[in-house]
Amino acid sequence: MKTNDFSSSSSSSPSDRRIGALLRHLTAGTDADRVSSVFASPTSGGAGGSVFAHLVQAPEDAILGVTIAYNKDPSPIKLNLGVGAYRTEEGKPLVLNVVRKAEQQLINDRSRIKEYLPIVGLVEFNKLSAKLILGADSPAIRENRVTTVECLSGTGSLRVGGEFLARHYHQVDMLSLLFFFFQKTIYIPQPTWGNHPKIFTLAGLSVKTYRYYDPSTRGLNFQGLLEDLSAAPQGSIVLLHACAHNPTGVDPTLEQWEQIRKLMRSKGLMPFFDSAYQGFASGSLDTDAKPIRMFVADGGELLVAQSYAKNMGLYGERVGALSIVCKAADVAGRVESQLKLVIRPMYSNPPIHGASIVAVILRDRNLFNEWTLELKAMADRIISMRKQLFEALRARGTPGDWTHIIKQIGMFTFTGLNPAQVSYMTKEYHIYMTSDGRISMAGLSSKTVPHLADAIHAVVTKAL
Ligand code: PLA
Repeated sequence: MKTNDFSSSSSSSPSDRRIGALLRHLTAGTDADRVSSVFASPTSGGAGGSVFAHLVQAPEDAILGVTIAYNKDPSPIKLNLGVGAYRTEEGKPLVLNVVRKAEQQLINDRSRIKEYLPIVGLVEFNKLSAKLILGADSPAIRENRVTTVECLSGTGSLRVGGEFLARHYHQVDMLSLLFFFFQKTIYIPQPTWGNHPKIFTLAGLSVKTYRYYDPSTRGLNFQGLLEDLSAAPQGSIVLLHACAHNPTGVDPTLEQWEQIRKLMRSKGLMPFFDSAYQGFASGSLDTDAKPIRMFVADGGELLVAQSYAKNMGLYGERVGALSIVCKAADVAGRVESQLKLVIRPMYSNPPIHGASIVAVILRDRNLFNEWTLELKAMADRIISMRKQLFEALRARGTPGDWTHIIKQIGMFTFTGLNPAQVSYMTKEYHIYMTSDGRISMAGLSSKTVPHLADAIHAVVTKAL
């Protein structure tokens, strides 16, 4: 088989001819055919070795890989508490009624088309998303100081925001002025969602951590957090979980948020909020957005990545938004123009369907109200799972203090179980969870609580 014949064909394109000339130059005085076969063999058919043969098998993702292992387990009692995905009392995924209604509306509307969206996505969705997270009466929205772009769920919003910051954010301390081309630093909590460090490193930021969780109290290490943020260089970026911190389920109180805000503003630290669970922590969309609104109220700048995966159950539709609150409307306009330059070479423009569902629900008062009720029901079911698990452990006399199960909020309980205990529970009880001991409370039901409680009781009474 002859491939890569760039050498002489009169019908070849200018670029083929350039490559041909290069090849002739490289192979001058050698057997051109032999050399071209060396170039050709790896990608041609036949017995040649693969150019990818050196690759090692990559490990599965620490969270999504749990589902892969779960799917392979034939046991009828298996239980997946790995990924944060809501399940009903029957253990089934849930499509919200209000989402079904919105989809029906979209299907009935024959005027709808499938053209590309603009680079920034569905403009109505963007406006409504900013209102949802910042509040309908937000001064920043009123003053046109917010730019919002539709992105691929929370992950995509974080990634676009990260790349934007890597390109355009200037830390204002003297050191960074001197080393202008040095990477900007983002501080993420320790621990945090496992994808955060990867997203921001690949976006071009340097990633450091600040203390957040105290394993001895299973609560917030507030002192450590304040010390680390005080020691961060002026102007650093700080990633904050807006509510329902993942994986710990531990959030600062509003008083503590106020202290964090004051400290960050006094040091010119740039807040980047990750809001993946609005409405899931307390059951109220407004309550869960309070920390963000506190930072907006002081007139300063910030970024916020929103996800509709959990609160609207739109996981696979990949719907989210990145908002950047600026100090002035003209700045926000220029920020948006630069965001478009980040997005265009990444995926050109975002998908239309999920954002349309969200827009239908957010624009209609009745659908919106219906959504808040369904959201509250999901949050309440998770809270009731916390109580049931806590009671089940108490009833078994399981050693240890398990009050953190009812104190923590959001989708997850950070149990304190170690990797050996987790792997024992998976092996012996077919219960799947991440190795850091995080369990998705949303994956539990009244029927499966006793099984989980049995497993926890067994591992903590065994010396593992
Ligand atoms: N930010 C945080 C804090 C998250 O926990 C998640 C999802 C996201 C962003 C991204 O969500 P999205 O891109 O789907 O909108 N975390 C999940 C799923 C629920 C995952 O790991 O992808 C989790 O199980 O931790």
